[in-house]
Amino acid sequence: MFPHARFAALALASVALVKAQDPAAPPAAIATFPTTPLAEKHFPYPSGIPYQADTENLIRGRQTGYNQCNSTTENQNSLCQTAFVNAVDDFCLWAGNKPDSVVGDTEGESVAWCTKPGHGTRLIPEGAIKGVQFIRTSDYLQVVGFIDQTRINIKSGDWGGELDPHGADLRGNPLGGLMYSNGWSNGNNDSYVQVIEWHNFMGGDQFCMKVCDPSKPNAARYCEHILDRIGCAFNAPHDAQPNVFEYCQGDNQDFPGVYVENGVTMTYTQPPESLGPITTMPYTARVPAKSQCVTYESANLFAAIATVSLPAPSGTWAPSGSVSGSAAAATGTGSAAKGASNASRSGTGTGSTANAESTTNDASVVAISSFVSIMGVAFSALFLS
Ligand SMILES: *[C@@H]1O[C@H](CO)[C@@H](O)[C@H](O)[C@H]1NC(C)=O
Ligand SMILES: *[C@@H]1O[C@H](CO)[C@@H](O)[C@H](O)[C@H]1NC(C)=O
Ligand SMILES: CC(=O)N[C@H]1CO[C@H](CO)[C@@H](O)[C@@H]1O
Repeated sequence: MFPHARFAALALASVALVKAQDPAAPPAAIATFPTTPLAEKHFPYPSGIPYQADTENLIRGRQTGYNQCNSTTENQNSLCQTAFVNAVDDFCLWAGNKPDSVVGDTEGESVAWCTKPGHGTRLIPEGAIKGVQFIRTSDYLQVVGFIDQTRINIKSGDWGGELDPHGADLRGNPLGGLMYSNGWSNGNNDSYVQVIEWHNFMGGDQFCMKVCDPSKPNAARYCEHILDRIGCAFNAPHDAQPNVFEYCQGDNQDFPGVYVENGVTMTYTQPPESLGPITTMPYTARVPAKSQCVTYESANLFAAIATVSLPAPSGTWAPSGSVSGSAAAATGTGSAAKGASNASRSGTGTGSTANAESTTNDASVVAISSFVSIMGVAFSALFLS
């Protein structure tokens, strides 16, 4: 949502103008904010789902797709904007409705791409997901993974951005996008609750999606939506690895942006884009403990999408950011090099964090490791540019 920072300033200015006028006069400008913010709209699933959650035509236009999704809308051109995070084999991501979409330019119109049929959405093509970690904690479900993003219409090399139900104009990204889960229904897979607070970072051939249990008091804090330039490593700290498919129980994270330094609890404030790239972070987010992990073969996990065929890209796929905290274990692979060339292209990469202990003595690779460890799941070349 960060590209809207400038937009928000403009939009707020126009609202101020409107307010200054005679209250009886019709508004001179198209309004920015909806009557009700998306995050305050509640619809039971499936009976209460409207055709569109957002029916207004405001500065950002209208909702692109729809929320009533069914067998008719379940195809690879679907504009379904109702998503689910249920289980390690059953979740959706937000991605492009057209090939080569750049997340920051198309987030408002992104559509749901799911691992399982039955949700009325597009399906993530077989083999696109290259590793996934699904964690259940007392307060949220989190799914982090590696993906060939071109196969869900995200442009190759796009470092992406954040999607969440807020956005500068409170209409959400995607605009009107709704989220549901059966993950808190004690095994009754037909019983869904609406997820009010969630965040999803897409880009750099990686993703993280966290949905916060709406019955818990800190849902808005675990699913914080304002740290949109610092990616998964700080918003959804994890130890997911490429080619590993696992489901675990986990302890809760610290709230995104909150950390402890010398026994003092600190809160990070993300600087405005006008101050330029974020090149250093004052902390490394703590990766919480996990337990009772179950690992899977990807073919078994995603058997349901084995029939979805979209052309696989040519050439060898490698995640473009690769590996977070434990970067030392991923000794100088081609994937790290890929992330790094982009990092240096945008003039970033510093060595201020703990995990720069690369086992190689190649200076360029050391720089790479530093960069990767700062950004963790490294959605950051764009955030930094
Ligand atoms: C299926 O969803 C589409 C799009 O929301 C809607 O127009 C259509 O009426 C729905 N069909 C049924 C049978 O519910
Ligand atoms: C509910 O979903 C989970 C996760 O996909 C699955 O393991 C389980 O078998 C399902 N339960 C039933 C009763 O279908
Ligand atoms: C080496 C490498 O992966 N470079 C990529 C950096 O990002 C641009 C897009 O911003 C790609 O076109 C390059 O291939």
